[in-house]
Amino acid sequence: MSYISNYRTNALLYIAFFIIKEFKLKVYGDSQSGNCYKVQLTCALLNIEYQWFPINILKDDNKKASFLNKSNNGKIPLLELDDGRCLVESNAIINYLAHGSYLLPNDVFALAKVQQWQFFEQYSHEPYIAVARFISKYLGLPENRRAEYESKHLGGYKALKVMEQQLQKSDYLTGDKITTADIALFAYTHVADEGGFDLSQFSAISHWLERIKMQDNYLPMPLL
Ligand SMILES: N[C@@H](CCC(=O)N[C@@H](CS)C(=O)NCC(=O)O)C(=O)O
Repeated sequence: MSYISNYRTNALLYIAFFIIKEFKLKVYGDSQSGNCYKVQLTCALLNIEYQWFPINILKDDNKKASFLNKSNNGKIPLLELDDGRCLVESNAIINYLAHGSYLLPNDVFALAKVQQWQFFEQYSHEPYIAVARFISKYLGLPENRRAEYESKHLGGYKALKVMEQQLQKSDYLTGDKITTADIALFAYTHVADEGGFDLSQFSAISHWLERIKMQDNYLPMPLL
């Protein structure tokens, strides 16, 4: 009898431990969104466990009070720590998760280089490539957004040329090691074809994409 109750106690403790461990980090997002996938890929490469909360922006999940209470900007991804503190902005999240790991340098200049590429991603890449992909993949390229979709190609190709030139000189964006700069730019570049971009003319980018896919623990973006 006491053997059974000890067994039960141990089993309950194990389950409680497992639940506490599982709930340490919460990520709210949509795994088809490149910004959210950056977080999933960083966690996969670094073996970080988290609980995933799907947010459907087409159904306005991000505009519900329960979500806006965590971040009043209403955007995904959102990381919630076990003490309730929240962090938004994909590149801030991946740098936070990668702190102290091989994905983020300590050296001040090397760290600034990572951030340089991440700011580039947010201002010169994502607003073109991610938006063209959103209009095409999420909205099904409606006629009333076709002109906007096409207008995104000039800026998107300009960003790809900037990346191509760097990747002709180094294996990764900041040098010979993968960093969160590569994760930030990989997310939407590897699915740029879904926004109508032809990557076949960018051989250095194509080799870099393959290099990232070969990383230990690489996690592909889930197919719809
Ligand atoms: N700069 C933000 C952009 C976040 C963002 O725009 N997320 C989109 C999904 S990829 C979103 O939440 N859209 C819903 C909306 O704007 O209402 C980041 O890098 O996290």
